[in-house]
Amino acid sequence: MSRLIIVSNRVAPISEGGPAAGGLAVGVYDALKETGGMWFGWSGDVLGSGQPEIRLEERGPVTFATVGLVRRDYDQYYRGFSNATLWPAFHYRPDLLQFDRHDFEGYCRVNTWLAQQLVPLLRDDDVIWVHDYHLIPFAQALRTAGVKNRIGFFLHIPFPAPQVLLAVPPHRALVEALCSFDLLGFQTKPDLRAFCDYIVNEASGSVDTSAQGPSIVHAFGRTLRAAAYPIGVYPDEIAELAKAGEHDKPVRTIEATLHARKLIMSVDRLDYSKGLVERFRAFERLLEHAPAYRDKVSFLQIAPPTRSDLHAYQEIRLQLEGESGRINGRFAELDWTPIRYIHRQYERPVLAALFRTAHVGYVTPLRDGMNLVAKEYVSAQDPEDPGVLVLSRFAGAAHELTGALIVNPVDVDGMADALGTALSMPLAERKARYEDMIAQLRENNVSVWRDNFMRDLQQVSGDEERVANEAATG
Ligand code: ADQ
Repeated sequence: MSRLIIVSNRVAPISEGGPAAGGLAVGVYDALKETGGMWFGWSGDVLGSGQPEIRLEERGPVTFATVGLVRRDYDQYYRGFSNATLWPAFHYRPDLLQFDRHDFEGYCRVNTWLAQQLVPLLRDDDVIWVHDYHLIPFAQALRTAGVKNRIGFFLHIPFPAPQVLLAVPPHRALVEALCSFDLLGFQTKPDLRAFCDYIVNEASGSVDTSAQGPSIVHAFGRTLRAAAYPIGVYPDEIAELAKAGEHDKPVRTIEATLHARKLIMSVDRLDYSKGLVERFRAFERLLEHAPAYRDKVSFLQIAPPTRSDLHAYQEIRLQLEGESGRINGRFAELDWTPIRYIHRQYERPVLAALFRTAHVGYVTPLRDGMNLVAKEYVSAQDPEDPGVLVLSRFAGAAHELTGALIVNPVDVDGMADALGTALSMPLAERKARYEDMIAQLRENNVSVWRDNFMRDLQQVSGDEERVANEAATG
């Protein structure tokens, strides 16, 4: 079996069975342990001076290979082009997009440099799987360095419609770079369609969807495959964690302070793509229009700040602090705080147990590649008394979790109505919706996601087109 090489911007800090590891990290790590291999990427360190050196750490059959970044590279590659240009554009926020040509040069330079660090560690039959928007030019850089291995790419965030992507000045260079991979994976079919739309209408390429399996894309003198692989979770493990934590302190604390009130719960990274302001206002609208819920329900929002060195993230933080203060000021009583807004990170078992306590999972991003929180919330429910998921139609998860109450995340009144429906839903309907969703989560768990992608990437090997591609790239 070929060795697997995972490349991602950050290498997940895995401690076996550890509480901090998310579904993705665990799912990918399982594959690495099976085939043996390496996880390569940025260590998270930013160096003030000196030349970063690669650090190798063996854990059983898996090698972790990490490198630091110098300050200028961090600013241009990570903070600049990845998070101030690509992130907003790919989340349909061209109004927040900042573009600096030097940042794009830095982004390409760091991709080339990272690829050069990896090349000496590669063997001929390694299969390489690259993750996410930070590393779009990575295969192109490897090809330039003479690497002929199979290379796949999975995009964790949405792929925008061409009219939005065109707002990113080097859009063509980015799509051309994507075509250096052998297999492209997207979260949903609409993401795949947006990519194919660009290929056909902006890059004079073609897409063949006639065969079973991935679409065949011809563009920029190359042939590659592309398909949707919705990422999953391990629902049964989450359910076990949730059940095990049912009587632990965090759950007892929240239950004691709720005094039998119902709980609406959200967990997100603090990001403008998550629709937090509209979500707060919809909760306010519920209290305004349905006074019977006042003092009968609390909303817990857990949102640890991320990317705090970017202006747009400082803005959203300030705005939310203002909104939660205003809404609490308007409705709070001596013994009831309507919104509990918490900035800290929690361990996975604690989150799972809290999800199980919550009557409503309130997940309303403006755009989201998938949104694992929606899947984790459903997984954590008690099958005999499940809560209700209120879910944005613009989360990738909405394509699978059709048993949720699907909402438009800018429609404050519509979301307030959905919260009311969720809070008063009879047990039989809650159970039917839960059973529909948990069956889907079991059928497409994170192993299935990974195995489907790996199967299609392995199959690329014998293709005639691939041989032609190699000849074309010399
Ligand atoms: P994210 O934007 O980070 O991921 P999401 O899918 O919700 O969004 O994953 C967040 C993960 O972090 C979840 O596992 C969640 O439990 C955990 N988490 C969030 N807040 C936490 C807290 N306070 N404490 C502890 N854990 C917390 C990107 C894309 C998504 C896509 C994923 C995976 O933006 O659309 O679903 O990758 O592909």
